[in-house]
Amino acid sequence: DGTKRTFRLSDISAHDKDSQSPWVIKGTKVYDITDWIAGHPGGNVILRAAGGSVEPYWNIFSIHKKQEVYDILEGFLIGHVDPQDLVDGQVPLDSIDDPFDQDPKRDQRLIVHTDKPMNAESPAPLLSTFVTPVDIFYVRNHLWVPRLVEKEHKLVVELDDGEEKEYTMSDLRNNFQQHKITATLQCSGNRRSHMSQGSRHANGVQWDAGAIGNAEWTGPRLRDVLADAGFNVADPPDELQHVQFVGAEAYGASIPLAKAIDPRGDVILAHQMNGKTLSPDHGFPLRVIAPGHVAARSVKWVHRVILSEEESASQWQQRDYKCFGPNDTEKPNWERAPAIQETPVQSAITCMRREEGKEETKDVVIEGYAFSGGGRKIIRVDISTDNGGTWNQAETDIDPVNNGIRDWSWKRWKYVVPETKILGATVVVKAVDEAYNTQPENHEPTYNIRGNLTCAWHRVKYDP
Ligand code: MTE
Ligand code: MO
Repeated sequence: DGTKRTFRLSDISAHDKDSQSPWVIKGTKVYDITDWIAGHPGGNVILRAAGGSVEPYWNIFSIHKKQEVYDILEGFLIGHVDPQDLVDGQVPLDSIDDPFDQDPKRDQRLIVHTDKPMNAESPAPLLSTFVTPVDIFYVRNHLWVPRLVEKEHKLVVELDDGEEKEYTMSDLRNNFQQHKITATLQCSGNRRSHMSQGSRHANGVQWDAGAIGNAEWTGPRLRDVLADAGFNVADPPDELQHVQFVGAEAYGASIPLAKAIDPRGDVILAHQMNGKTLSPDHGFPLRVIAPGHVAARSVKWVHRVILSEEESASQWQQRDYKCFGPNDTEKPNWERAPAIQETPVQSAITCMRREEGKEETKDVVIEGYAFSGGGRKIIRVDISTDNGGTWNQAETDIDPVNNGIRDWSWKRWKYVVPETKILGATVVVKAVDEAYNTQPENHEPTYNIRGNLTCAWHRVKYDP
């Protein structure tokens, strides 16, 4: 009986992700996962664990923590860890890889919510420029940062007939027209903590108003790459509705095909952010930018694009990034709710700055951003300094014109008011987009258990 065999940790570690026969440990059991890899969509996650324990990976990638997955794994059992290598009957912790050991260093100014995986937002007052500097741009990772080698990186395009076409980074840079798009990325959870301050808590990372940023992204259009791969972008088959993206660490998501092939959709495969090579946290060497859509669809470290009749099967498409009715908190019907794509109109206050000057005549400069999904232009930003009793308009034309066909960038706004008028007052902002959509007055009507798309009026008490 092969399952009575025992293996030393040093022998198991040779069966790593680069070996012909990768093994993993779960508990004290050893599994040969060579045949599993071939047919398993999450295969690359389990591969990352090869040569060691799978648990630290599955703890993060919790979708695998299911009995049915354990049952499959049991079919690959080949033995146990040698008792000589166990401490108190367990595989010692120091022999277990930390999946995050290769994560990059981050700027100290970022406000860190979790560090493994890294979830960190920009301090709102630093969001004071039209283009957000890379160092302070929010980081939202679900897993670790895959450290990729640009020269070896390939993008595989899988067509509807199953045929595949491969592109190197130099193909993508040199063989296609390069586009520069200025676009805002906003996390679906931006401002979730504001929703949680309402009558009920919303689950997830408790972001303030800094899980958003605006940057210049450079790369070829996805549409052009699909056309080059042999796909008829002018007349696609009706049943083909989605483009799926797979990230190198196993994250995945999809967007509607219509967005991907729209020459005015500006979906690009970006290799630069703010004129420089992408940084590891933001997707080096290649990421999708799907402007106007929730940032969860702009897949980082992208290495595979799949044309499909189906949406991505990932938990980030099927679960997580969906909204439900305020009442739907027990067993939301995940199948029925559509995945979030374009986002609603949003605005927030990022800074209230007291001008220099005489105490009695001092002005306060109130600043913030306003943004709407789908490329919808922000047409107005309304400010109240008496908690919504009376209103005025903020100045919005304070930035350069953006690159890109539609309004993919936020508008920053500014409003100056004498300090005497707002001492002890609550300042409120709401914005209106070109479809005359506006924001709800409070969080109750848009409350959802996952705290997605928080967008009620932003209220901040002036407290010098
Ligand atoms: N792509 C990969 N491969 N892995 C991820 O964890 N997170 C998504 C998206 N793309 C993610 C990803 C989410 S939810 C957001 S909000 C944005 O990336 C964050 O992009 P940023 O970290 O560059 O700000
Ligand atoms: Mo996100």
